[in-house]
Amino acid sequence: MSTFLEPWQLRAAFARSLSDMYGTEVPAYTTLLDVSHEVNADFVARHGADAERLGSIARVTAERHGAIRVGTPTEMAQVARVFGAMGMRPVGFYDLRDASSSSVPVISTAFRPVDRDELARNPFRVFTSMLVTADRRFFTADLERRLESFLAARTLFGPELLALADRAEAEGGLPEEQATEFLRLATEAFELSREPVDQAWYRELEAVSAVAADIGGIASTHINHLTPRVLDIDDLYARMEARGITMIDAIQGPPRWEGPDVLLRQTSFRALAEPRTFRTPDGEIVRDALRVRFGEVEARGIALTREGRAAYDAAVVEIDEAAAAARADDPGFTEERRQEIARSVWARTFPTTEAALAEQGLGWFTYEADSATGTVRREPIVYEDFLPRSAAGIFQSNLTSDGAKDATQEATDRDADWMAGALGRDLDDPFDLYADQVDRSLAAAAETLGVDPATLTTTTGAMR
Ligand code: OOG
Ligand code: NI
Repeated sequence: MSTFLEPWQLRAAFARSLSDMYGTEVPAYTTLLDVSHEVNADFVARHGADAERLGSIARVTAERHGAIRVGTPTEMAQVARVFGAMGMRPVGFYDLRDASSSSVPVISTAFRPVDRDELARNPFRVFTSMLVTADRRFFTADLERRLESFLAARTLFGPELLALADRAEAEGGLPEEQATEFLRLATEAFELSREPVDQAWYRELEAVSAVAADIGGIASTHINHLTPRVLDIDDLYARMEARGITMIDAIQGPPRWEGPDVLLRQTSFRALAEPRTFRTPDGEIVRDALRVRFGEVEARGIALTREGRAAYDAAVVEIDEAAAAARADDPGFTEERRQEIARSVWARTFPTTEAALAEQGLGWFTYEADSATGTVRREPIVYEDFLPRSAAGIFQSNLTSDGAKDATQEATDRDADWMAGALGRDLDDPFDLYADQVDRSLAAAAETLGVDPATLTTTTGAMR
């Protein structure tokens, strides 16, 4: 009897297959995985059962996020079909055009599983960006036209792959033979192309934006990075540097501090330049190198409510302003000093315990009933999404040049509704998904205990 693979099995198998492929393409990624495993094993040894408070070690060990970049709404809708086959839905809207000071002309969403048990099975997510070719701050009308015609002429995802994806989504999975073919084609779609790159075209786009050249300067797409999750990112940072791998200056996101970890902390290193061939305007094929891919690693914390997120956003602005003032006064200003400032702002913004995060309505928690004792336990919900500012920082810290942006031009409006239209699918709001998880947990706990769900959040005395 042959097996049938459900969407989560396709997702888990795809994450593994992509990881194997990327490891052969970018050897430093393999080093990163080794170090991540060491960090996680040591963390579990130090902290015991508490180490798994934000996800089982099995989940965290397999956990990855990828990043890909495409050019058009048509390509975006195709990506949605490929990931739809794996039970991954578009969640959240990110506008990186203004979030970064250099030229990053993209808007993004993240494809990921949304249900709690699906996340527990395998939380693989892919940050997916698309060019905004109509944005005049980056592209003139003439360049937009040529870019659009270049993009319209290429095929990122072949008809066989898309047909298998549609079948998997419609039938809730694929028989083994088709699943194997689907996984092969899907992995291949994200391999780095060896085709010669049109040198003049690539360089013209690169002058505007290195990201635009990476997306629209070549006829295929590729996985830009694949990010493992660690339980202690400060430890990972130190161990990578000790191995002689130069990391970017900072860990993006919340500072290291003694209170509960929230949201997402990320850091990265630049991968080596990769050999690529170019076709010169004379038709000659030359070897050169491109440095567009990198290694990234992350640590995930507790998801914040809208109130918690507003507090986070305000703290980020406050830290920036205080750091800018301190830098102006002190030519020897260091990253350590910035971290100190960040920690002191943090201590004024967030409480030092999970209980207080819950009571102040800043973090999301589920409620699990224990029918034997009649008590309810509060468990943190892990943040499953991204941060626009960190994403912009990650894009930016790895660019070879700032590119050019004409700030006198009008921005093109893009929002979550526009993205949903491009995808031809609903776009979930992350906050709604977290709120939904809380409501379901309350309903289940109330049922187990035979009480009214409304009484549960107020009976904090019964919670740990
Ligand atoms: C995506 C950058 C964003 C993250 O982890 O925030 C990202 C890209 O470089 O394409 O992956
Ligand atoms: Ni990333």
